[in-house]
Amino acid sequence: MDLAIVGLARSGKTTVFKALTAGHGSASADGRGEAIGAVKIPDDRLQRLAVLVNAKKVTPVEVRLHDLPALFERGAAPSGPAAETLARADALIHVVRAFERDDVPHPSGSTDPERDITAFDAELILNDLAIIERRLEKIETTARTAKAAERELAQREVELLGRVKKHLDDNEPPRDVITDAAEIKALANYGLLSLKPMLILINIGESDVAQRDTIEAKFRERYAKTRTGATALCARLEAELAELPPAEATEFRAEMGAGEGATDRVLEAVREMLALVTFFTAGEKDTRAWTIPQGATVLQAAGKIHTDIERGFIRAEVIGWEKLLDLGGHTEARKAGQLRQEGRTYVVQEGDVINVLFNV
Ligand SMILES: Nc1nc2c(ncn2[C@@H]2O[C@H](COP(=O)(O)OP(=O)(O)OP(=O)(O)O)[C@@H](O)[C@H]2O)c(=O)[nH]1
Ligand SMILES: [Mg+2]
Repeated sequence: MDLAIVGLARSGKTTVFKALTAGHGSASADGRGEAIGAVKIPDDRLQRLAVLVNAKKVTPVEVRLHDLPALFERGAAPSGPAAETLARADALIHVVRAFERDDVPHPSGSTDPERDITAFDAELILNDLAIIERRLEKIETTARTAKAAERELAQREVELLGRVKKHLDDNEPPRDVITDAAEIKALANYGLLSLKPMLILINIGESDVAQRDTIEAKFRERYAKTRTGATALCARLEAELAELPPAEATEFRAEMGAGEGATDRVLEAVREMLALVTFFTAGEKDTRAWTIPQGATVLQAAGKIHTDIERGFIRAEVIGWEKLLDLGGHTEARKAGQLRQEGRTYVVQEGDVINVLFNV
C-alpha cells in the first residue's frame, strides 16, 4: 500500500513523515530526492499465529509512505516524480497546519485549517478538471464516429467522465460520491487526485495536545465521509517521541495526555477509511498478514497471494484466527470440524486465516 503525504508548504509533511517512520523500518531517498519510508503494521494476531505454526518468517502488511514537496505552489500542477508518486498512491494523507508559529510563516499568512482544506481540495479539483476536459475532447469524437463496439465503450466513458465532471464543477471531490469499485477501476488510469481516498491529518500545536480528541471529533464531524477520513496529532511532538526508547515515550505520553502512538492511530484511520479487512496465511515458511477491500471474495484474496493461486483455485479452508489459536492448530481444527471449506464466492471476514487449495 502506498500513501502519499501531501499538503501546503510548511504544513508539517516532513515532520509527519518522521513521526510515522521513525523506529518503524527504513526510510530512504529513492534517488529522485523523495523520501520513502516503509512501515510494517504491527499486529498481535499475526505474531501469535506465527508462534502457533512455528513460522520461520513473519510478514506483516507493509505501508510505504512518500514525503512529497508542497503541491500547487503558485498554482502549478504536480509534475515529474511527485506526479508519478501521486498517480500510484492508494490514498493521500493531507497534512493540514493547525499549529501556530511566528518563526515558521504560513504561506497564506495565518493558521486556518478549514480554509486550507477547502483550498487544497479546490486545487485537486482544478487539476482533475483539466485532465477530464482534455480526455473528453479527445473521446467525444470517437463516441460519435467510431465503429459500433468502440463507440459504445467511448460513450460509456463519456458518461462516466461527465458524471465526475459534474461533481468537480459543483466543487465536490468525487472520492466520496464515486464509490462503485468498477467505476473507480475504470477511472484508475486518469490519475484523478480528488478521487483518491484522503485522510485529513490536522497537525496541532504542542499546547493543544490535551484537547486532541475534541479537535479530532470536530474535524471528523465536519469532513469525514465515505472515503475521506480525519485525524489529529501534533507531528513535532510525535516525531520527538518516536526517537525515544519505547518505555520513556510511554511515560512522556502519559504525562502530556498524548494518548496512544501516532503511527498506530494514523494507520488505523487509513484502514478504516479504505474499508480494508485483514486476513492471514499461516504457513510454516511464512506467516503473513494481507489486506483486501471489505466485501472481497476469497478468490480475490487468492489473487492477492498469487495470480497462479487465483487461476488454479479449487476451494479454501477458512477459520477465524482466534478459533485457530484456541483449538491449537489446523490439524486439531480439522478434527473438531471447525475448518470450513469455502468456495470462490465466500466473502473474507476480518481475521480469517485462509489456506487456498489450488492446482496449477
Ligand atoms: N510547533 C510545531 N511546529 C511544527 C509542527 N509540525 C511541524 N512544525 C514545524 O514547521 C516547520 C515545517 O515543518 P516541515 O515538516 O518541514 O513542513 P513541510 O510541510 O514538510 O514543509 P515543506 O516540505 O517545505 O513544504 C518545521 O520548522 C517544523 O518543526 C508542530 O506540530 N508543532
Ligand atoms: Mg517537507
